Parts: sequence; structure tokens; C-alpha cells
Amino acid sequence: MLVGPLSTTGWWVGLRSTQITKLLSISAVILAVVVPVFAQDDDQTSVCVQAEKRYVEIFETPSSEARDVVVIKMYKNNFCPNQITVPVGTTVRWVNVDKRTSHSVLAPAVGIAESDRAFPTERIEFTFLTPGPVNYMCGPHWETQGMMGVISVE
Ligand SMILES: [Cu+2]
Repeated sequence: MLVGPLSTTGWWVGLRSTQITKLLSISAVILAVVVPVFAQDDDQTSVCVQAEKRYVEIFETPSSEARDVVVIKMYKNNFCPNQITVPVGTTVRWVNVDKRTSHSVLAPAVGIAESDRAFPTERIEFTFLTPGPVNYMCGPHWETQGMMGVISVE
């Protein structure tokens, strides 16, 4: 991709300045569209690394070692991880590892009403007995912070 200062050698030698301008603006548009997508993924990944650290601080064991449940952490308006696949019959445990904020879980599309608020270190659990995708969200944060997740029950 065309980035950085133009030099006097290169494939663009011979292009008219209007063509170069057009190429530069196309490059700018591509960068503007592509970069935020990657940035968002990086943000999600680093937030989830922090979330796991918080979990270990609180419970003194990795979230992957929780017995008989799959753990999703709730941290800084993210579900970590925000996409998982689980077998039918799995109990998912959402754990709030934030320091102050409370969160909830609801999935109106599959008839799951909003849970009580989980305050820091508290949990919400739900056992999925029906296959299919479950799009869920946090009541107070889905609209303003995009706090949403998907569970594929197989
Ligand atoms: Cu929330």
C-alpha cells in the first residue's frame, strides 16, 4: 500500500498529479476503514488479557480452571471472550471482574430475561439446553458501549 512520503523513484513516476491525488485519497479511505477494525480487535484482546489478570487476582486461579462451567469475564464493558462455542448442556458463568461497574446479561431473542445486576466479583449463570446461536448483551451497556456477545450452542 502507498504510505509514507513520496520519493522520486517508484511505480508512480509518470502518473499525473491528479492521478496521484486520487491514489492517495483511495489509500486514505482504505486506511481509514481497515485500521479501526484491527485496532478494535487489539483493544478487545488487550482488555481480555487484563480481565483474566483481574480474575486471577480475585479468585487465585485461572478462569479456565473453573469446574463444570465455562467462564466469560465482564470487564470494561466487554465480554471476554465475546464469542464462544459450547456443547448443549453447558453452564456459562459470567463473572464481573470490574472494580466498580455492575453488569447484567439478557438475550431477548431466545427468551432470556435480564438477570439481576452482578456487582464486582459476583456471577451470573445460565445453562444452555437448546442448540443455536445466542446473541446476548449487558442491560446497562449494550446500547452505549456495545457490550454484547455470542454463544454458539451445538
Ligand atoms: Cu455491562
